[in-house]
Amino acid sequence: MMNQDTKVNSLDAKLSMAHIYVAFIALVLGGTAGLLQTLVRSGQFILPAGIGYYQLLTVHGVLLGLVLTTFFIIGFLFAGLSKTSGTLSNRIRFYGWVGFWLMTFGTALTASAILTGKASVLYTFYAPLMAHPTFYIGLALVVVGSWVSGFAMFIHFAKWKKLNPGQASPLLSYMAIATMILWLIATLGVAATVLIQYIPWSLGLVDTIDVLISRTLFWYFGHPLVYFWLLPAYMAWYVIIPKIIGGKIFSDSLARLSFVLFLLFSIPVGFHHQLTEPGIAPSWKYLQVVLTFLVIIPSLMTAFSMFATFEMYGRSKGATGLFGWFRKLPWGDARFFAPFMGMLIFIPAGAGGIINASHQLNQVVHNTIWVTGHFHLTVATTVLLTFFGIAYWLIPHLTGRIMTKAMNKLAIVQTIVWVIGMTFMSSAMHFAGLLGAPRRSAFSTYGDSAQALEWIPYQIAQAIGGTILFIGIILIIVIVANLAFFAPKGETEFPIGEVEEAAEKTPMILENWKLWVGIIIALILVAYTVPFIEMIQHAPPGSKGFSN
Ligand code: HAS
Ligand code: CU
Repeated sequence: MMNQDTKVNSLDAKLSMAHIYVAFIALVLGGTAGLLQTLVRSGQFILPAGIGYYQLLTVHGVLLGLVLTTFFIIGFLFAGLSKTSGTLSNRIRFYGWVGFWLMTFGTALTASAILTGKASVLYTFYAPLMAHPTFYIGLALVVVGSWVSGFAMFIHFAKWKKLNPGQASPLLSYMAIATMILWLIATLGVAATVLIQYIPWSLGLVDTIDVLISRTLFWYFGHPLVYFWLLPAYMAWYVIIPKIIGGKIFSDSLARLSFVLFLLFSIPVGFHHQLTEPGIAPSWKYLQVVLTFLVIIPSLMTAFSMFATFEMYGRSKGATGLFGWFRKLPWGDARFFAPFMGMLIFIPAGAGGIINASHQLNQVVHNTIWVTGHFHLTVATTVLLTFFGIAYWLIPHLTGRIMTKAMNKLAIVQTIVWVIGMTFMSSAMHFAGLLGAPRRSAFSTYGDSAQALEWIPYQIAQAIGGTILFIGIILIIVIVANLAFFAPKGETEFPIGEVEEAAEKTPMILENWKLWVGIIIALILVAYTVPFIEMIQHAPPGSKGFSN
């Protein structure tokens, strides 16, 4: 079984670190683009050297939303699997490298299309905006690379199962596999639209594209994408944080059940991104809204579980009163503090999501910068601060170094800077959105209309927040570079929590992947089959492409 003290094998560590380097390079470049965007939108700044606003916005979304996340997650999952279900075999590690290079090459191809100004189509690349074919081919390679890595992980996990028949798998490995299953099923949608629709169309092999179908396939992927970002953060919350604070995992079964629920309900909900889209019957939108509300449940379970872990730990340290435990938490430890601030921000962030999902309310916020505010709280704060919290122990563990007290202090400052910057930027986005300020658009006073002039103070607040966040990016890069290259040599723990002793034994049905995948497929068919048939039957003439 798992040995608490084993280090991740050094060859596995290299594979994992390669992913993490790319992730942080993407963070610097994407973050710089973000700073410039907020400056443009304040109305006080004009981009130099012929750089386009939408070109910049594409760099930002693709590098941060797609590259940073996917690379960091795959690097983290490989390390987690190697730690909890044994060193990777040479063959698995080889597949891991094949996946890494495919993804890296794909990223370079996509980036070259964007940087040469031939793909200013944003990270959602909505048709009929048309990019250069290399943009789509690069993205397809990123997806294929991630599949190779995903299958490598499945084979590694299957080997563990074979060697340990009838045993519940290590929790962290279980969660890694659930996350990759989610990713695999979700990416089928984006692979389909890119391979069948976008690539032939951008190559000029066909003249037109069916916009509604392309968007529907995109959001079939685009929603579970956000849970692909969230689940690794939840892995850290459930498994790593209890160990860091010196407490216990509240319940192994509850943690696994929440991951199963994410698998079931996170895919058949893409319509909540298309609630204002014509061509989909309201009854099908309604069904997917109901399913969206079901996928809120595992997050509420997670919130409950985290509170329970914190409270149990605090009381074991003699805390009394309703909130006495709060003071016992290790506030000075950045490995705890950064993810904790992520959790705290997830309370308003999740509430915003529930507003978005509420069919009628969506009409107020859709396509406004409110939505941008929503996802800067969820992915750019909750998820990212948790990833930073992971980096604070994972990088030194993998590079054989330790985090010094000074770096820990800097990481606490980094967290505070990030939360302040994001509070400014994201609150301003939410408010401006309620006043109708559009998302995905450069600065304009719309002919000095009274309404557009109302947005300007909020846009200046966004630029102030963006500037503070950029300081946060500089700080995290200093910390990461230190942990990777300059920190003193030494042993750093890979923290893995243990389950509270009184907890029930894990029911083996939670390991029954065939059952869960079967139910997912059934749910997807229920949610999508009829709408797809209707889209095809009632398809309007296809659209020609627009490019700049
Ligand atoms: Fe979302 C749009 C609905 C969660 C990301 N979302 C987006 C987009 C992104 C995104 C990127 O229904 C824009 C896509 C685009 O470019 O167009 N979202 C939801 C709902 C949830 C949700 C219902 N979103 C996320 C997460 C994301 C993310 C997570 C990234 C990681 N979202 C929508 C909808 C839209 C949308 C619509 C489309 C809008 C439109 O019109 O375009 C839910 O999953 C949220 C559930 C979460 C909770 C919070 C639980 C709280 C926890 C913390 C506990 C705290 C503790 C610490 C323990 C209910 C777990 C506290 C301790 C103390 C002491 C206080
Ligand atoms: Cu969604």
